[in-house]
Amino acid sequence: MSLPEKQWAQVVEKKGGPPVYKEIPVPKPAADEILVKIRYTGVCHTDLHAMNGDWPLPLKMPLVGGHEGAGIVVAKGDLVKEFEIGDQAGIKWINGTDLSCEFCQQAEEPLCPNAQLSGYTVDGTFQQYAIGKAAIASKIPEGVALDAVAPILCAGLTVYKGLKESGARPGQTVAIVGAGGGLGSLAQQYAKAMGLRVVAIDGGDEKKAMCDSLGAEAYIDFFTSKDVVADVKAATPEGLGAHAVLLLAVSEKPFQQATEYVRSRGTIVAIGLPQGAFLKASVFNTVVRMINIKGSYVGTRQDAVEAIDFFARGLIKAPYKIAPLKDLPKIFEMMQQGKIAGRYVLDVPQ
Ligand code: 8ID
Ligand code: ZN
Repeated sequence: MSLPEKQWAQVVEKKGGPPVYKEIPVPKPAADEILVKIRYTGVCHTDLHAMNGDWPLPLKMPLVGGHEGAGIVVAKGDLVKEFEIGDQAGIKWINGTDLSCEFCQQAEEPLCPNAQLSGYTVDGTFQQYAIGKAAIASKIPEGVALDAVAPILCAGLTVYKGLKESGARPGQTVAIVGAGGGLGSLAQQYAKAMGLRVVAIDGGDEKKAMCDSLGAEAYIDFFTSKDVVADVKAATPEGLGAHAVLLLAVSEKPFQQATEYVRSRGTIVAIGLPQGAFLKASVFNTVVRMINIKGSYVGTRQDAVEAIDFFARGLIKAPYKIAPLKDLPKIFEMMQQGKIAGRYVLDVPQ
């Protein structure tokens, strides 16, 4: 197959953006890499953090963002055995790792100190052709729709992992903070598929309608609630609080509130990454109520296999909207204002 020399991409040329839609060269895969012709790519709030340089991590510049890329393998290096040309493949946030450090040896590759991050330290999927290490890229089974599966590659994977990390068991209640966003909408679906009950927390009527349709048992509106803590507790069995809390919001306050409505013996999982934020908890309450507070970061290759499998079996149906790749700046603006219910998926020109 002959590949073009040039392609369309959204390129962030300076910290703070905006992304510029322009032509750039098509990259060539190294011996252990695949080149994926991207069909659809989701827009994660992480891409906005990346453009703004919010985090204490060195950032590639100029940068092609994006890390929920689903497409077709069109070229591969000589060492690649995992994929054939024509296979459906997904490029995730973790683009490649050294596969030899202690964490990789223990199948905890997101913790690899030499990990390459799609759309942060290497160019990501807001372009027609993107590169991934074959050992880390995800297989997407034949017949799985590439638009709907794109958000599973980061949002779905991350919340599935977070729910597993919470230790919540079927029948127990999980409070999802930021339930109306990209991660939150998928978290509700994975929670339901795993037999959990959902209390959704977010703001506004559009997100309420979405959470109701996804099967949340209660919706607490943080714009209008006079006492979020009391309202969350009231929505849980016997008013004793949520067995688990998934913190997905891009705001510090809920990270400081969650210990007040988590159930005794419950687990708080921090996943959202608000800039410069800190967790704060009463030591007394943490001790005498035996509260567990932990972080969760994307997921391993095997977590991705499982998250995609839930999706492929038809258990995960979260709403998403499709927009052309050239509309990325508009989507970032809406995201900044908290105006997106669910996820946006970009349609990449073919
Ligand atoms: O591996 C990880 N830990 C990981 C993976 C992927 C994404 C972490 N993230 C991070 C992103 O970088 C981002 O910081 O998770 C966060 C959420 O990503 P997202 O779901 O893609 O963002 P979104 O679609 O904008 O949704 C955020 C929601 O939070 C709500 C907003 O209304 C929005 O619906 N929210 C906010 I901001 N403040 C809230 C509050 N006080 C709140 N919801 C409830 N209470
Ligand atoms: Zn992401």
